[in-house]
Amino acid sequence: MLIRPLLGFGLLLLAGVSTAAEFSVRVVGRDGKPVADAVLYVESAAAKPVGVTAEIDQINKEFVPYVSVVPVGSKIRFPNRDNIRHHVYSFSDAKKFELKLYSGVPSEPVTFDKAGVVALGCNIHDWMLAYVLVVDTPWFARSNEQGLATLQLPPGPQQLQLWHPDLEQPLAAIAITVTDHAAPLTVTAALRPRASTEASY
Ligand SMILES: [Cu+2]
Repeated sequence: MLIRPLLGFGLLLLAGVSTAAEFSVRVVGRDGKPVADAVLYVESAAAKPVGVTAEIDQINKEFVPYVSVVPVGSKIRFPNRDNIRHHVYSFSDAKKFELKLYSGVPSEPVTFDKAGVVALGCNIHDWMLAYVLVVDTPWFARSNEQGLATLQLPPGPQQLQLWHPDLEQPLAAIAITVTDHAAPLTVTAALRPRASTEASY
């Protein structure tokens, strides 16, 4: 019976040895301006996703946030913060679902158990659009309004992937070397102009 806590302690020590390092990325468009909502991630056989619980709100007839990234096995709630009803759906292969006309918070979250891109829409408000990237790794980050994203990665060579819903074309993985003192990496992501999301009715 004594072996169990000892094993646990040993694993903790091991985890301490292979310390993750911070790796920062700055995503810019072709015009050099910061690109928000880019997802940066690294997949590896050693990287086991651990599901989280997240939320995507509906506020003023828009999804917030526009882009979410979650590991495989995550659950997402879709609270409706408006005082009208929404009807949230996805036809994407990675997750097909429908939350029929509702107000408030649906009682059950939606589970995302397959890696891939999930595009969300609302049956009532055609312009409502959002994306969930489901990744098969715990190593990911999303760029903020300054185009900055910071990942916690194991030191050494890795393949960095970048995804954004408005990319003109998919980007090849970028070979990086993670060290304790790597300078931020600047990546250019050419985006298509985004369609107007004007709420006209
Ligand atoms: Cu709606």
